[in-house]
Amino acid sequence: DQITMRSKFRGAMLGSLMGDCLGAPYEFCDITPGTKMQIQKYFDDLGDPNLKPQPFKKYTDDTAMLKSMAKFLIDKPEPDFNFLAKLFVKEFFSEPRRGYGENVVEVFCKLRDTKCGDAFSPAKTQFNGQGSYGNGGAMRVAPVALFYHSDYQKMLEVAEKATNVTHTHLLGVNGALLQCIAVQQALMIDPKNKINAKKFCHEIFKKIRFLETKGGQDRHDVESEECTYQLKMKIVENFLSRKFDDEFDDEVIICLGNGVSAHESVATAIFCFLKALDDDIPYIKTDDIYRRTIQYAISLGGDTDTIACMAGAICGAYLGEDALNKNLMKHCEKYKDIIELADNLFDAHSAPVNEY
Ligand code: F2R
Ligand code: MG
Ligand code: MG
Ligand code: MG
Repeated sequence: DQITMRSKFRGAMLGSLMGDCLGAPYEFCDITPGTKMQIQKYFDDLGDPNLKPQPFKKYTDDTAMLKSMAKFLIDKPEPDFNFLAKLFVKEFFSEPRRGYGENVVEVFCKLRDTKCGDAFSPAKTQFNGQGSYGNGGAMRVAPVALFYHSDYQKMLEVAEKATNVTHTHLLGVNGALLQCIAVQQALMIDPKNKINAKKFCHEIFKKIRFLETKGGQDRHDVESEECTYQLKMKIVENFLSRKFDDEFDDEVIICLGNGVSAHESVATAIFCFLKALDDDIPYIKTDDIYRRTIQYAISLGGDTDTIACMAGAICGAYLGEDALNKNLMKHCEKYKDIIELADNLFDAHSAPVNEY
């Protein structure tokens, strides 16, 4: 259904923006039980229809790069990664103070100095040739999941290469693929149907295991980086069958993480979405599934803008635009531009290319 899909594109893009904007004020703040109550009040206050959206909650690097990802897909019929590199560079040098990762800036400088002639070279030299495993690939990948949702292999191929412009470490790349898979899977579910969280989680587990083992047999060296995300998804599944108690959040943070590394944040974002489908987080009081998702992500602390952005993209892709709270939305910088971008992405994806 065309209308539903258009709404889901908007939902994923806005869901991502709102997680970023609303999560940014709490990035790496100390979180105590008191802070969790403050965050509840922060959302209650922002949800008041009479509160003027001044000043806006500003978006950060997460959304700046997401915008470039969408333009990259919209403007050319086939992916052109040098063009993507140019968009990143242009965006970064026009607004460098958006809270970018500490090391990714080196990539932008090298890309600019080489006029983006080889999109893939600068990133390979990061961290003495290891490449970055920051969550910067994952935080911006949602447009790829939307655009290629009906061509799974192409989606993975484009997601990997688009990540490689800044991130080449296996964990950075597989983290972006994990997020991409989660968004695509959420997009394909009718929001009228309630999600079976464990089943959803297990589907992702099977897909990421297939990628990590390159379609081969189960590996036994499960400690290796090549098995990181299948292990994380098993942990997510286990947490989903536990009741919430006083230790719950601390254990989630220890086992799944809340950091700037992809392996300490992407599975956490997926977990936030799935956990928030049920209303059993005692300090979160709202009937709104989307709000519950990002409020929970923010309440876990650490890299709040990015984890809320990723969880928000997944949740928005599932629920669509209409389920997102308009009062919260209007506080987010440039939300109208994001709606337009989502529509352009939708129109470009459904435009008949090379059909005749
Ligand atoms: N940068 C921020 N927020 C400020 C960070 C706060 C600070 N850490 C604190 O504790 O207060 N937010 C934005 O950055 C994240 C996305 O980063 P991205 O794009 O992946 O950048 P980068 O620089 O490539 O990686 C980020 C950090 O990850 C660590 N790292 C990555 N690869 C590594 C490797 N191979 N070896 C060692 N460390 C590695 C480094 O610390 C990088 O600086 C998002 O949160 C976004 O919102
Ligand atoms: Mg950010
Ligand atoms: Mg509750
Ligand atoms: Mg962040």
